[in-house]
Amino acid sequence: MSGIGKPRALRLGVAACVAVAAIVNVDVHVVRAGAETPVHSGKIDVVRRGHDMVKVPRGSFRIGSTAAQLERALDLCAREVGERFEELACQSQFFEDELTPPRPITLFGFLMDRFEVSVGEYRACVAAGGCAIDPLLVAAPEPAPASAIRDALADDLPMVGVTWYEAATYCKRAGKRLPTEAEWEYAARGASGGIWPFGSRLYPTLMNHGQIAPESIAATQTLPLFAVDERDGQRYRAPVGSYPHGKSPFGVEDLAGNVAEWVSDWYAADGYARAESIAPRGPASGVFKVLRGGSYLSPAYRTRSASREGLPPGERAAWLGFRCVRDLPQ
Ligand SMILES: [Ca+2]
Ligand SMILES: [Ca+2]
Repeated sequence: MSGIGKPRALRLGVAACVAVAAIVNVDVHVVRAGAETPVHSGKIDVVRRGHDMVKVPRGSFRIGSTAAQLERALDLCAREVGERFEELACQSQFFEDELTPPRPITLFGFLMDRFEVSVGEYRACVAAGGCAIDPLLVAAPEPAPASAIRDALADDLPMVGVTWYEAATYCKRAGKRLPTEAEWEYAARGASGGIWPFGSRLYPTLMNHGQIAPESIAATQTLPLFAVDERDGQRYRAPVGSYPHGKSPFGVEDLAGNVAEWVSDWYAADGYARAESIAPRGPASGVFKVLRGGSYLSPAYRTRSASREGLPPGERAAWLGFRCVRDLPQ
């Protein structure tokens, strides 16, 4: 049993089941905020904003990571994972599915939900008869003690525990669809291709992330495990829109962390090599659907906007949600 290692689809699933770890003081050795840029104080600004969408205009960008960005990702992985697990967890082959294809990708303009779909929004779809009630019944438990579960279905938290099919149905009922993998990444990085939505320098308090579990917990494991990290102000899910200063160049929020997000594509490790250069939609079939952005259980190197993960589309997880997009008239 491991928290990290191919297939990536296993990583987060395992992490979720072991992430009952208490808050611990593990130094993740990340780059700290510099004085020249405004830094989120760590205080969480909870604002309930409703259903708005953000325009992502037509444009071109380089999806994925360059060789230099992969090296940087490996370095960050090594710093966060630590000496004990670096050799096992931070192998370049685990990151090579991010390698940038030779040509830029062009996308048509679209609107994207500013926030992850919330519990309240999903509940309204169920009440209207458009969505399955199952996620509201089975999704509640966080990997958390009972005292933390009470508010698991609060309206302003991101909806979790949805299968890919249920997420796709919600979007369809809302007159929308799940974003493609390329759309999600473009919305997160913009044309300039930052490592995180807020740029290429890591500011750990601009997102709700996790960390590598402490040595004491991982001591009996052969690979590191993921745990929550409260130093960003949130132990588990944060209400959607709690990190406005971490928004993307287009103004989309919570694309790094909080809950990971289903996108429409099937996962293929070599998918970029075969991708169309205009509005790619991924492989025609597969075993795993792609998820993006990492969650409140993910160390920072897994919240990078180019990081790719996958799960079978029928899976549910307490750290996995979604958001929707709508095409703009061409
Ligand atoms: Ca956190
Ligand atoms: Ca997210």
